[in-house]
Amino acid sequence: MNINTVIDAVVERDPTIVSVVGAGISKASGMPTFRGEDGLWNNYRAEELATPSAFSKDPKLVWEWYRARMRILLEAEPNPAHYSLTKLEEENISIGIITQNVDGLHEIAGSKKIVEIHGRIRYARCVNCDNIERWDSSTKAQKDIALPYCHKCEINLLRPDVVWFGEPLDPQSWQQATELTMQSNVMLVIGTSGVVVPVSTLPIYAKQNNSIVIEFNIEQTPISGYCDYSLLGPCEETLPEFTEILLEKMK
Ligand code: BV8
Repeated sequence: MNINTVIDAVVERDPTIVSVVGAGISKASGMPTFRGEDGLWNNYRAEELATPSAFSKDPKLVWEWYRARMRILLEAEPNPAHYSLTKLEEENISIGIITQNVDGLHEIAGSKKIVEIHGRIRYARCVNCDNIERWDSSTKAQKDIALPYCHKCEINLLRPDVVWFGEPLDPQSWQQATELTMQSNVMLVIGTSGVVVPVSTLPIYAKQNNSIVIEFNIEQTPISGYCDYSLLGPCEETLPEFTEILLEKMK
């Protein structure tokens, strides 16, 4: 697909862009994806880790998996793909990022309008009281112990502040995500395998809303069929190129 053809169609729309983002955007930042060749899930099945039953059965194993991810994340920086979305927001073309990623790299890249639809790994919440606390390097003690306990009630375990399989999404976040989808006329689907619902249904809503849907991935996915265009290649290259040409043409 010729990127200029795609961009001409977008410019014609006087675009209001929303992005639906997955682990592929953070690959170039050193974060392994979930289902790729070096995916996080390869050594385990998702049910062994990112579910409430896994946590109640073996909280130490689940926390070890999150600590392993945090050790990588603390070395990670946003990459040009993250910064491209920040640029689109600064130019008032992007109205929001709906991210399945829990790594917090969009915020570090300077984006403000972010819906962390699957939660955030840098925070932990008490399994019982309403306490939510930072869990990453700023509270070193918590980050390095096998079973972190709530600093408030001091009785119960902390758990990662994320959405596990079988858990409902935060209703407010889901409402924000669907509203952004309806308010936009262009959706960028970036670095996601499109297998996790309900997020993977958003491009369908976008199509029903007559939006232009553009996929940025290194391969075809189950979502490709709903996309008007697929820009194949590493998004840390294709998204900055798309953004630069789009902004040039919209001057
Ligand atoms: C819910 C936790 C209802 C945080 C995650 C059977 C059939 C269908 C659905 C289900 C089913 N059984 C259960 C379900 C529902 C389930 C689901 O969808 N399961 C799937 C696996 C079948 N969904 C849920 O449970 C959701 N909740 O439905 O609740 C409910 C209602 C009321 C009451 C109770 C319940 C909750 C889903 C959230 C799960 N939590 N993570 C964490 O620890 O991270 S999901 C996990 O997968 C991550 O959040 C991740 O972001 C997400 C999606 O993965 P991707 O981001 O797409 O990553 P992936 O590795 O898969 O793909 C990477 C892509 O990047 C690839 O396409 C690759 O080609 C591409 N790529 C790689 N490099 C690059 C690149 N692209 C561009 N450039 C590159 N350089």
